[in-house]
Amino acid sequence: MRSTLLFALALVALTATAVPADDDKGTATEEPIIDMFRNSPNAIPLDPRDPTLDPMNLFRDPNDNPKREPGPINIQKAVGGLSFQGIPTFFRLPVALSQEDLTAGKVEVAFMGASQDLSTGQRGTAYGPQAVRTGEVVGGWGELMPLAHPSAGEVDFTKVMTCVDYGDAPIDIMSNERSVLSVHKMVKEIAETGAIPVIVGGDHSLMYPDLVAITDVYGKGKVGVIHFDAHFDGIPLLFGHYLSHGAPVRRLIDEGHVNGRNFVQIGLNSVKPGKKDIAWMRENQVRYHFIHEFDDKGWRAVLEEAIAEATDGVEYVFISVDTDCLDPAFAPGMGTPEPGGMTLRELFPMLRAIGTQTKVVGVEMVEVNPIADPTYRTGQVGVRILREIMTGVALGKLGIDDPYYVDPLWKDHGGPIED
Ligand SMILES: [Mn+2]
Repeated sequence: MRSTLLFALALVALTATAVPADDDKGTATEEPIIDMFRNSPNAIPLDPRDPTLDPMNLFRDPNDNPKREPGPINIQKAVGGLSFQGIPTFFRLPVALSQEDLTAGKVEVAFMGASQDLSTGQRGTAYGPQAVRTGEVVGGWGELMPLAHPSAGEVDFTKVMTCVDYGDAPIDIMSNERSVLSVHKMVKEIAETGAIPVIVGGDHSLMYPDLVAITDVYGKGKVGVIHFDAHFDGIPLLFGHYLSHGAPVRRLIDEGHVNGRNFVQIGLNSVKPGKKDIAWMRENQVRYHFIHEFDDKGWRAVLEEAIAEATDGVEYVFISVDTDCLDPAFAPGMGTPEPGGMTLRELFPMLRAIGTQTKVVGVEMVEVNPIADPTYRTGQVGVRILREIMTGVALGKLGIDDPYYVDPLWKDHGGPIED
């Protein structure tokens, strides 16, 4: 009974906001919208009366909850479980809702979802964050099954660092541009506390708000980027739009957020960049490594060059993984698949090594499109990509400086185990 009453009240409140009481025209416009499009093609008509007009208005008040002390909240019933159990937060981590929660909990890593995907090739990356939350959590989570890593031994990053799920950025499902500010707000909130934001997309247009927020906190030109991608993502414009998943690199470098010489691309494997694009990259000293370098000199050499280039004169590193750097054999659900990409056994140790070797201040993984993959592999690979990066960061925190570290017990068989 009480809930019915609340529901009715909520409905009245919603209706009242959606259509002002003194407005008997509903949402009708003065002129047919087809004429608006024809007469002013550059101004998309929007109705200011719509409460969903601005994604920035869609943030819930983080204090609109039962009264509690600030800090992360563990919302799981059980102390641990298998991957098909539990409320699907990233890695079944506790939840943080506000910057105060992050600070009070001394959070070191905050995962967040951002589901804008309007500029991706095959739409569906909007489902990426949820696919990664529900994807295989490598056997188990929590206290029930402490997780070993096949190279790093019993280093479980969720135990080495305080990690949370910070929720999803509210977005305008019909505009990437109009979704940028809420993504930027959340990434900045995390970065300001000193925690590492880990953004799960969503398409690669996210790289723009992600890195603007990071460089707002750490300084323009102070962050190097190691960018795994089949594409260079530096086209100037697309249908007149400044922002798309093909353009964030151009925006970030042209606006001076990241120096071209600290922008390192690994795995290029597509019709883009062409000659003109490469001319722009060279002019801006962008460091690029096409996929053939993996065969020419091996992935370890590419990795070592990339780390040196990204940290050339700067201290901090942002890792951007567009899953289309991989061969689609490994992850068929992605925005813009490109056959002939790298293997998981190349990507994983590279990611771990970057985590170990550099001061990572932000991570994004984008273009995971579970809708295009009925085999669920892509979500599972997405989980593992994040785990490899964070395992590297955890190893670094534990003082391990070998980029190719393997726990001795996981390497050499034979002989008794010494305590
Ligand atoms: Mn990309």
